[in-house]
Amino acid sequence: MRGKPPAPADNGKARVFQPAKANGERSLSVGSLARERCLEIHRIMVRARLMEERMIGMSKSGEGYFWIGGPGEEAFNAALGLQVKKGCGPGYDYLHLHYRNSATMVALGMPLVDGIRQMNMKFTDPHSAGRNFPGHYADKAWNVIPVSSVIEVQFAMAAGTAHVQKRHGGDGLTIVVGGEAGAAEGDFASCMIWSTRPGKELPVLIIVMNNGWGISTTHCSQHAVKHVIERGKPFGIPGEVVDGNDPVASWFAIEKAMKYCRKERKPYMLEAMVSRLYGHSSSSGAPRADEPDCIGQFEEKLLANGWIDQETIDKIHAEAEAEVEAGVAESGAEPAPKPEDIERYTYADSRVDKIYPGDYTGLPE
Ligand SMILES: Cc1ncc(C[n+]2csc(CCOP(=O)(O)OP(=O)(O)O)c2C)c(N)n1
Repeated sequence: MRGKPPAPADNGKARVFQPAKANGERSLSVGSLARERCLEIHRIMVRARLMEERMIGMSKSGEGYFWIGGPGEEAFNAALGLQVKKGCGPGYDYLHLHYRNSATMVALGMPLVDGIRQMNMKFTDPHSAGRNFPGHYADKAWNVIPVSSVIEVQFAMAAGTAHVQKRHGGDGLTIVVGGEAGAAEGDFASCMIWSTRPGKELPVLIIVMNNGWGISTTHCSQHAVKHVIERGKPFGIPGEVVDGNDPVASWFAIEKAMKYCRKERKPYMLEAMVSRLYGHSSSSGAPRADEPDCIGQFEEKLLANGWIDQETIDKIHAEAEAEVEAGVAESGAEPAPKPEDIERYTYADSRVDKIYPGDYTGLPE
């Protein structure tokens, strides 16, 4: 049976992969996740990684310019995207993401070619019509609020969508994601203040992706606390630190956090300890860092558990690579934005095509 992993010996229920960590962070031993789900997460992680690695190549080859993105955050981000209540409007989850969330978007269903289009600065890029940096996603149909290059502002905006959701009713929640350096600024405090007003608490899942670095600034030089979730304690915000390189531990931590926010309509904080595998961005050369790689680690565990074989892993990587290359070829042949499009999408009703009549045939409305 070429490419087919051996049948699980335990009806798809995960076995214990490794012992719990001494420091109390969640690890794979805390629960079990079905084999099919693990394989789904693995495929998403690989597809997102290969897209990003090709984008780094594009930043060096001249097919694109600036790169910033999410290699090292795929485990947590894939587990997050698969658990989002996806849809449009306050009955569904709102996502205030940061620029390292590509695996979340891939888990939601974003085709890889769309990430590549943004890197390639093509007008067909559905997130910014070729005008924004890569990883700066925006999708109205999935409640993905435009990603900001200005760090931390998403924490202040999150209170707004959560407020609407609280008034609307239902179980939709607001998910806000940022780095630990962004969490050392004022909008993070605003988020905690606004989401914990007595009687007006807000259903916000506050996620801090802690890779230890804010460009070249260390975590310990910015935070007086060991873990950012400790800052939530005076506000009464429950929280958990999770090994964000571990997709299974991340899955259960996210599941628990979401359940709390959906039911209690109050905030919860998650801090995911992750790697930053290619440095800050192309501006720092995007060299490969010597940090734990969530994909390699997960593959070792899947192999050890007999849930996949090496041949299948190689096939998944090859398929993802082919998908990425097809995306690069497709987007490479597509049109760039025109100067006269500059105001398009800037305002809700900028009517740029009336101001600058042109041929927009085949381009997004
Ligand atoms: C308000 C603001 N200040 C400074 C910057 C410059 N800047 C861009 S990314 C970054 C570091 C962010 O670190 P962190 O929040 O930990 O996220 P990471 O990039 O490590 O994922 C900084 C300081 C910015 N974009 N916005």
